[in-house]
Amino acid sequence: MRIDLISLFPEFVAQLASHGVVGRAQERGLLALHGWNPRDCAEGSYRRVDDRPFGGGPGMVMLIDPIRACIQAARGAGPVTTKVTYLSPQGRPLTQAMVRELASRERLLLLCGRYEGVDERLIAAEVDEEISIGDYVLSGGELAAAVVIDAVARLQEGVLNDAESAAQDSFENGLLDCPHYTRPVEHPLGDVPAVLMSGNHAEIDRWRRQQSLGRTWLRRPDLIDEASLSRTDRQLLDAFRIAGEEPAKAAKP
Ligand code: 9D3
Repeated sequence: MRIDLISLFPEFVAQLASHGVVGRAQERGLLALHGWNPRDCAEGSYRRVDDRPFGGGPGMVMLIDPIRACIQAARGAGPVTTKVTYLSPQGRPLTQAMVRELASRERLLLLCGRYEGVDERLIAAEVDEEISIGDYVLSGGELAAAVVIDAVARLQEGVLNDAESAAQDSFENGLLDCPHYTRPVEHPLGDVPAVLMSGNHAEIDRWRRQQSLGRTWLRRPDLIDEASLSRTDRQLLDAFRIAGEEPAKAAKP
């Protein structure tokens, strides 16, 4: 996959994408990231990329032409056509289903705004879709782009090893993950649940499924409503509710 990124801070995103799974995807040639800076496409000795908003008010608005020049340059630099994706607070909230669809494309062109955003005429003429990463305020689209890049990179064929396999992920099956433990078995903070030491893999799978169901029910009841639970799942969850067992606390969404 080729990702073109238009940003006033393309090195910032490139830096974030140079470590871990995404870095490995690039090293293996499964992902190529190309940055484009509107400042480099801006005219004049000042190389302006923003100006004051018509109608007044605080903040600045990104100019049409430097971004448009970047879009044309990026389009021309890649092998196939591409949609233009604008990371913006007004976008559709990102989900794993959207990530899967984005990951299936040959190319992405991600546009990051700074200040109050980009001139609406640029959005109307050039942007195909707008994506938000959630209902909180960032200072710009760069971290959102890094989130999209991370999420799509790990779905590229050959990026994850068996241990990291995406199939088992929370959100791929619509439930939260079960708790995990490692050595030592006994610790002042508590002991590892006995079932995990039993060697009985059917029992362990059942327990993990039950923990997944139980924590999803406790922490994300919205996901339980969406999930289509089997009869066995229902029984496991009922038993969890009756036991009143609550795993370690996490912040409620
Ligand atoms: C203080 C600025 N706000 C005026 C009421 C509006 C505003 C403009 C630009 C708020 C945030 C931003 C910058 N954010 C993004 O570019 C962004 C974003 C986000 O803030 N939250 C979630 N997803 C995204 S994707 C891009």
